[in-house]
Amino acid sequence: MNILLYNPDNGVTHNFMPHLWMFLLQSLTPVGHRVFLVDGNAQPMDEKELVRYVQENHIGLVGIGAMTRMVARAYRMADAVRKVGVPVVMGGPHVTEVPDEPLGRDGGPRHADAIALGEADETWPLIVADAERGCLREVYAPLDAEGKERKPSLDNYPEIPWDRMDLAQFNLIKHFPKMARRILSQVGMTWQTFHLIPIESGRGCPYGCEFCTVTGFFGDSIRFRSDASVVNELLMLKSLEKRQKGKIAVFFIDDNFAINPKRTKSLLREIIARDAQVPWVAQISMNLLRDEELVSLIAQSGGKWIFMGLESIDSENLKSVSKGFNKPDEYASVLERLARHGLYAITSFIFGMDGDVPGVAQRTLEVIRSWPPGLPVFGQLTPYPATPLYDRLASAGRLTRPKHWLEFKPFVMAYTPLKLSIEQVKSELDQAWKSSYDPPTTASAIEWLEEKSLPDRILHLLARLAFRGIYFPQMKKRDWARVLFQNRSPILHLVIQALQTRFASRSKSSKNGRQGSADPAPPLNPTATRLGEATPPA
Ligand code: B12
Ligand code: SF4
Repeated sequence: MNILLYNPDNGVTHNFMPHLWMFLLQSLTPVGHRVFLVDGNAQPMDEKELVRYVQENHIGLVGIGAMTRMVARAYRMADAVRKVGVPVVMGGPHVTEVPDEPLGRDGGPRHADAIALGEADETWPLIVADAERGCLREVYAPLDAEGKERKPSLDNYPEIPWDRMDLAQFNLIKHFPKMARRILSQVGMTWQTFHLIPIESGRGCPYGCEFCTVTGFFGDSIRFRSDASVVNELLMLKSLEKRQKGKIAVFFIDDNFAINPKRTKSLLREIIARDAQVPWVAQISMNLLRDEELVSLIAQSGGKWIFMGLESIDSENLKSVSKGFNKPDEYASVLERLARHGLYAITSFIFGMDGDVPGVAQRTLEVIRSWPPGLPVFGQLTPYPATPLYDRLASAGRLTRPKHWLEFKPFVMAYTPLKLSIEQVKSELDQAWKSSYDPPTTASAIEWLEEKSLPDRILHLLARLAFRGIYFPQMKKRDWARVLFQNRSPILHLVIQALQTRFASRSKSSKNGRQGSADPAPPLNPTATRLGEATPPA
């Protein structure tokens, strides 16, 4: 049977990383079936195009996965596919949280023939077998012999054959502006490809923050893959990188990569011992980063960026969402520790908590400015279904849009916080994003990093320019051209330094080759390129 796994596009960014669930289910598909993958962020399709794809490839089963945010789009695509008689199975966090919705048991329309609840590692082969026999059940749940929910062990986690998969659609170099590619090649980063690959080393987080679906979904039973299997995957990626003459970075998508510090250290030591370092990013809660040894191992094993859910600079706010283990007084010291080891932070903040008052953006920005430069991201507190937050707000009658996902509006709250209006939260978010990614802030971040290596600074600049795209529409070439123009000051600064490096290394090699024949090119003065501040955004 031909099977299509489809992930709808998020409408915000291009593909920056493959969705792991598709590749994992593909690896877990019993032999004898052909699996097609379509990620809407890489291959945008409307309903008609998807249906045409399904028909042309004689697809017998379509599997759709989606987060809450994209589920309305996922339903529209599922409806179109079912209309032409091809069965649809849906899975992932959202349908697990509101199973009646996709099955039309809540009074709304039906969108799926079957749903897979929770982790589908063990149920997927059954679904495929039933679909082939034409007898799909409505609900597949991972249950043990006594009918209790069973969390799959990760002992036999499959090897995902990244080296045999077609990753062309996830090549990020394609999206780099030409100028960025030229600068990168000037400093020896002559990559043909650049991929960010998701790796899962473990599942589960027991912390139970009120707004988070993870503790409910993966359970508080934490499970890990063996160190050896993770390291083998890294080594496979390293050899793929060599073959492609490209660069691969890894996103450890575990919810809390250091949830068991002893195990994390053991994995990091194994990475170092087997020379399996690739640049990596991971999510780690700030309370676990007080550990100097852990941070040092992170740096030695290739760690570059750490995503931290700091959420708020106000302890009372944090307590109100069961995240009191975050200590705002310690944020600065944790971030400075990371910076000392050459690590940078993606710091995530949530506005609209009940303790927030007007001016929350300004206060948060002032604190952020006192830290080493990082990539702050801002969002509103969102009640995802089946979270304790959703239940608390629903029972207090505070949800203004109880099914906010069916009428998705970016950066708009689904309930009214106690001390701010919904519009005020939106304008606080607007201020935070504008101020964090305006050209002078970007220029001063690059200046702060003057002591770091040129490739590090170039990547930091590219990351900043890309991250602003989470808030500011930046999908078109025209948008990018404007951003590059606005940020021309740090860009030119880095270009000149890259040229200097190139001239210096060329003249060194020509001196070595033809003793004393050529004078080195006169050094360019990088400060001479500071052509005044960039103009404010148009
Ligand atoms: C990686 C990740 C991202 C990436 C996504 C890009 C990418 N290419 O992966 C990034 C960093 C961009 C991201 C962003 C966001 N994310 Co996110 N993210 C994750 C994370 C950490 C890992 C996802 C993953 O790969 N898991 C491993 C795979 C194997 O698990 P899985 O996807 O759940 O799949 C299993 C099952 O669900 C099931 N399954 C899944 N799909 C399907 C489909 C079929 C047909 C079947 C049969 C089974 C099935 O089978 C799989 C194997 O068991 C999860 C948390 C987590 N641990 O899952 C949060 C998570 C998915 N994210 C979440 C959220 C809220 C967001 C944001 C909205 C946050 C924000 N405020 O901005 C944004 C949305 C961005 C956007 N515009 O799309 C929530 C989603 C909650 C929900 N109900 O939707 C999660 C669960 C985390 C949380 N804190 O609650 N995220
Ligand atoms: S620490 Fe992170 S993953 Fe764990 S429950 Fe809290 S928000 Fe979710």
